[in-house]
Amino acid sequence: MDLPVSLILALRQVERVAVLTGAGVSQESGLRTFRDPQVGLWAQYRPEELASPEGFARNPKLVWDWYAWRREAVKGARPNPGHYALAEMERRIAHFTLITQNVDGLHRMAGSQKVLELHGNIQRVRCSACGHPAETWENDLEGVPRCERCGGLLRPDVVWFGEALPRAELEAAVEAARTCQAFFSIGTSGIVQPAASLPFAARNNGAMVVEINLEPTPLTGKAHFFLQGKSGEILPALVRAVWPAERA
Ligand code: BV8
Ligand code: ZN
Repeated sequence: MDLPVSLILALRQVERVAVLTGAGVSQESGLRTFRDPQVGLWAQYRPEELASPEGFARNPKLVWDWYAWRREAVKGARPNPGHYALAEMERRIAHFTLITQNVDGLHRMAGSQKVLELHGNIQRVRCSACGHPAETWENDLEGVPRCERCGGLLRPDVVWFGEALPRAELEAAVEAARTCQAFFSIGTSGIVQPAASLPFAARNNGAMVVEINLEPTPLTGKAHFFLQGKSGEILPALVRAVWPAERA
């Protein structure tokens, strides 16, 4: 795709960049996004019903199984060129903060160092009662494993709807949005708060806002650049254009 020259030139000058990613960045790694029609058993449930304390209290086995199924899918997934391009951008830009809503851990696997996981990480499991982290677990009779320390039900270490985001990560993300010169919103429908407010905070601080997404979102009208398409294709092309391989 032909990238705007003004964007390419601007990115060679900036020193402080923040990026917010969503499920769309992992779509080309084979992981379903939230707005894809979920497969099979999950078709009849809205993610908000499964990713909430109420949903877990109502049917712990259903919720535990949904996350076990997603954990297996994540185990089989590998970063795609979009993840690697973001890791390359971090190496090229003096102050680079990657804020992700994704719980799949693929950014770190691709080599990104400074990653703020606003919504936790599906590979981590903890006790829903005492918070004790669990490395391994046995499925007990009704199929939801229990904490070795207090017997409470184990749960994925992710942030559910209605739950507070981790304070340190959220504060660092807000700080990055407030101080960056350029903010990228990539592969997210921009619906879930408070993550969805970050690009607007950046816009208010005078940052250049770039959206990379398959479809328009509530942010598109406010973005300085909207690059419509697949992040796994656009990001590598952008990195190549901004930092052409050093002449041999
Ligand atoms: C909180 C972890 C308070 C779990 C997730 C009414 C109005 C406003 C807000 C609210 C409201 N009612 C409730 C709220 C608050 C609520 C909220 O925002 N609800 C929404 C539904 C309106 N937020 C919360 O509850 C948050 N907590 O507010 O707490 C509080 C404060 C103090 C003390 C106590 C409580 C917690 C929200 C976190 C929820 N957890 N994930 C899990 O993964 O199971 S959310 C989950 O869905 C993701 O993490 C992500 O954040 C979110 C949306 O997903 P996206 O990443 O955007 O993915 P999506 O599928 O939507 O879009 C993908 C996009 O990519 C699409 O646009 C697509 O076109 C594009 N795409 C696809 N393929 C590609 C692509 N783009 C490029 N390339 C491709 N290849
Ligand atoms: Zn416990």
